Amino acid sequence: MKRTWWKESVVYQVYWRSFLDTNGDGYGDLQGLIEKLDYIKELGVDVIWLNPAYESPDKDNGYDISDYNRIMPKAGTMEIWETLLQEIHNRGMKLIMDLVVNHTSDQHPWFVESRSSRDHAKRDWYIWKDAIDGKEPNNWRSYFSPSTWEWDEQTGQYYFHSFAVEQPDLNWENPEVREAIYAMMRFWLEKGIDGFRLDAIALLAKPDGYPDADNPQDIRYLTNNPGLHTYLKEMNEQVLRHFDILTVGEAAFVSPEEGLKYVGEDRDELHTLFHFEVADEMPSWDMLRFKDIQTRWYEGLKGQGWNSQFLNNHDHTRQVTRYGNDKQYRRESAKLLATMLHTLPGMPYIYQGEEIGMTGVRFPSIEDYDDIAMKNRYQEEVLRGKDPQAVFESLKALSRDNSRTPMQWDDTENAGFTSGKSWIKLNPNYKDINVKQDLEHPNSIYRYYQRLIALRKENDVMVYGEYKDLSEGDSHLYMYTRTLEGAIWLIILNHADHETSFTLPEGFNGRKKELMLANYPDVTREDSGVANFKLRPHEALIYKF
Ligand code: TEU
Ligand code: CA
Repeated sequence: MKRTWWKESVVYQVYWRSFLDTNGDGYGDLQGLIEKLDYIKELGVDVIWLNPAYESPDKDNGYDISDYNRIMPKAGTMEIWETLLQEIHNRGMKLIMDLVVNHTSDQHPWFVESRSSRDHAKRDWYIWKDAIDGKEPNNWRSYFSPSTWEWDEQTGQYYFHSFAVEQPDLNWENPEVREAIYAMMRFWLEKGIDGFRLDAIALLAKPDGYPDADNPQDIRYLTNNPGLHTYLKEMNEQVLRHFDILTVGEAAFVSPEEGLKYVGEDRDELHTLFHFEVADEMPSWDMLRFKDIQTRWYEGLKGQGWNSQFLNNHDHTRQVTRYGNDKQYRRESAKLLATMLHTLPGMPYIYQGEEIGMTGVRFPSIEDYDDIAMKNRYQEEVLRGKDPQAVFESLKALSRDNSRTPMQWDDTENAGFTSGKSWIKLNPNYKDINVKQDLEHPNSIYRYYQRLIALRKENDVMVYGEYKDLSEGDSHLYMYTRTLEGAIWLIILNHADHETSFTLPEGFNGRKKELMLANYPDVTREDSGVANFKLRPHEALIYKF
């Protein structure tokens, strides 16, 4: 496939409000990110993905934008943002901005005008419908509340929202809306940014005729509707193709066949996407399922489109907690997951704190949580008569706040994140898990990420190599090759709390091999010609043949 800078990139996601607070108000800020750019650069990162920092009432932590052209005061000012971009570029890195175009805040002037009267010129910028028999227009459920419809007393109609009540969906059928969005996108691109992470992009087109769903709880019906790709093609033509950028679409509930429509190189829509067959749909580690997902996506996009690899982000609990073992084998497990993500086909993403093996949290009270998805669900279940404590317990493990606790920089108060009162509690384990400690130890998780990323920079096979799973059917061992122009790499992972023995695959026996990376520091296995190995718990090895 054609080589491009973005295919070769490693992306680091910054959830700025939890990164570093420089003015003591308890929120991380853009100045804090500026101060830590060297830290990110030293990891070997190429691209920074910045979570939304636009003006917002912050009901959904910036995903409810009330002014696309301004920076939210908590984050900083446009001037600081300009400095941030400059400083990122000075270090040879790039910046992609998280952008929400499916919906706005209900405080956005567009919506304030739209809801002001039925015949306002902007009425049709959002989706308004009459009640049917005095009730909602249909039975759809939204991501964050029991219905996608909210009654507006003043004008006597319902408006549509895929997420929270405070996040009304824009009406993409209206060309004026699309024009306004494209103009706003150009505003940022002309400032020199290097691309977008497009939030909830699979939701732009709504189902024709808004029919009742057979099973309203399964909200897949909100995604991948006809017309979506016409919008993406237009967005590409009007805006994206005129800039040398990276675009990654957030697309829940897509199969590889559908995914290819977003990222197919001959289709001129987006470059790559996040599918959620793992993060949304695989609750805990399931090796057989994971291998199947990898193979299907590899085959589905092969030679035609580019994938993205991640196991966590600001919406999903920490990968070492959810998909690894954050207790007995935290270091080994964090390194194994990293080895896997960085050697599978597609661009790897690192979510802040992952590089030191940060873990999920279990706070004692619902009051300790902030996540609107979790809090709305809690309220809904409790109102329905369920036992509050039981509901709370059931929501903890997957709360989005698991990954939103502040970065753990050191073992001083508040982990060096803030001198004030943090907007969300810290994970109490910061005395044991923090950046300072990882920087001091040659075998830390951070140092391992550095080596892994450096390896990628020196070896195209990690980026462009063909993928083949040689361990189909094995529920602990994952062994696959990446092959490019005569270079053969064999990746061997024991995703288990116990030892596993394995045999080198047919044809690899007795051949000269070189160890490229191992997550147990004592490994020095040179070519011994032996076909049988024992792998320790969560052991990861990369060999070159
Ligand atoms: O998430 C959209 C999304 O599709 C969710 O299903 C996500 O997978 C889910 O929250 C997991 O629990 C995006 C943002 O990433 C999220 O932070 C926002 O709240 C949401 O859009 C609305 O803008
Ligand atoms: Ca601050």
